[in-house]
Amino acid sequence: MEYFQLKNIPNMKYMRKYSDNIQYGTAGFRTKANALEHVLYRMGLLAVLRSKVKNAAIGLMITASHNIESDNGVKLIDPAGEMLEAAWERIATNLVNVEDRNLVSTIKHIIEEENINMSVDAIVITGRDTRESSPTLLNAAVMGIKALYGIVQDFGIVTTPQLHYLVVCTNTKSNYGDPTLHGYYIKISEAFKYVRQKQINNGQYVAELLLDAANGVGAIAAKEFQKYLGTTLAINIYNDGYGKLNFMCGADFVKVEQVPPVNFHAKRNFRSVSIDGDADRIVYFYVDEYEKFHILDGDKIATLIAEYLKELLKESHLSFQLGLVQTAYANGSSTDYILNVLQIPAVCVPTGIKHLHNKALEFDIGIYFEANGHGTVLFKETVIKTIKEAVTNPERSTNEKEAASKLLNIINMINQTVGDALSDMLLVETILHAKGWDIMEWEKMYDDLPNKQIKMKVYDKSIITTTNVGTQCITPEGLQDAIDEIVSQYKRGRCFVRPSGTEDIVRIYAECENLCDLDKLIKDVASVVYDCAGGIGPKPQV
Ligand code: G16
Repeated sequence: MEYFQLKNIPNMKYMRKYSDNIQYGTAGFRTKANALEHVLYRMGLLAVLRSKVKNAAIGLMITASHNIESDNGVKLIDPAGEMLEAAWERIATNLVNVEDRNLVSTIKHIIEEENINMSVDAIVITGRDTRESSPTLLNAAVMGIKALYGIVQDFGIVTTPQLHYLVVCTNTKSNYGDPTLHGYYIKISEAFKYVRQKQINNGQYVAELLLDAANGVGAIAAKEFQKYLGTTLAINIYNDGYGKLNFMCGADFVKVEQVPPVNFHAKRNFRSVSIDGDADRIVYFYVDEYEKFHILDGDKIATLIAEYLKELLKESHLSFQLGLVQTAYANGSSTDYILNVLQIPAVCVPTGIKHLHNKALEFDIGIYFEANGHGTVLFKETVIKTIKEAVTNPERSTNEKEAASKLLNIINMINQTVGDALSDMLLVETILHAKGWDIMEWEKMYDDLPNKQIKMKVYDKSIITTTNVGTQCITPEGLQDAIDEIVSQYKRGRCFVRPSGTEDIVRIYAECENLCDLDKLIKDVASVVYDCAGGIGPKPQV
């Protein structure tokens, strides 16, 4: 190895300032922005090594997505758009936590262990969300990349899914699309417009929606999309960047609190959409004439997509193995609907896009969605090839060819590289238009079991460890037995607690058959969690 390449690594500006260890969590490193400069510098170094190992471009996105404005974070994106490989998460955690004096030796160790050829060129594609702290953190990352002679391709302010798209386009030599933001907008919007002009809306669908953009980068992307979409869809944007990021708005707030966002003029029974701070999650909602709030979350989106794809496959006489991937947060009714009505296999994996994405790859067409609205659809290359052939096959009927061509455009409309709120939104709009449905008709697909999620602060969330896709507590001792005892008293009751991998809280989720039981169920469980795990603040009142 040519060690002269490591001489630039020590950098006084990016010394480790905090003694607390930080973990690569559900979606990368995430914490208070002011504790992250050295982390970003070191992730810049690591991104270069990863790029050399893979001999491909790597993505580095600076965002804390749905978290509060004062947090920030970083995710590394592997060459095919997927999240950083699990083995490298461990390497990353070790690298950001070593003492400054051990930084160079740790880098040397990684180079040797991973057998990295340091003469390979490294490209790191960077992007950031709209947080005030993001430019400073980007500088730190760029310094790290340059210290190891990596090439930086910076795209400035982008949504997380845009960065995933840019990485994949770069690594596929534009096969997936043009590696520019224009390429992103044009690919998705052209596919949307194509399908729209092939469909007739006979029903209640109106080509207009209200969008809560969480005061994040999604507002910029949605405005840009509007230019490309022209009059095919009117997007009325609220929380478009002038208010506080994710504060009482955005997909996470709307989903967890089950109320409309602030600064939002919800029209009665009108299709409304909420995305999160980096535009990788989406939920739909509406407020009815009795002021009741209704949410159509990731589960409702996934089932809508699955049903539509099934119909298109039937029309085109193509047969592929469809599968749907969820997490434990999926509403029990959605899983019943997938298995019994759609008759599609449903698989449950731990929280975190990396788990869902990897599982979905096992199906010909893998649909994955977390209930919080993070998801996409993956199509195997062989599937795409077969569909392409079907479009031009003279032996197929006009109807079959039209359905196949729609399918092909649906594939182009979907950002397969990761869950993408705006691409998902256009897909949902396409399906509702095809069915002629308003949001109430869509909601009727199945009835959600009443459900609730609460976030609880505890002294040390790491004392809660879990197994079985995050649904069973291993520690603290006795907690799971207490939860089981409570849940057993409720019809169709289900409840679990797990530490968040993105926020300094634990999440408690509950669902049961009767709405009137739900509050008691979740409060009873919250009370034992508070006692067993060291809750902070007022104890939940039972
Ligand atoms: C991230 C992950 C999601 C996960 C969410 C919450 O979303 O990408 O897969 O569901 O965090 O994770 P946790 O429950 O561990 O806090 P985002 O939108 O914040 O990047």
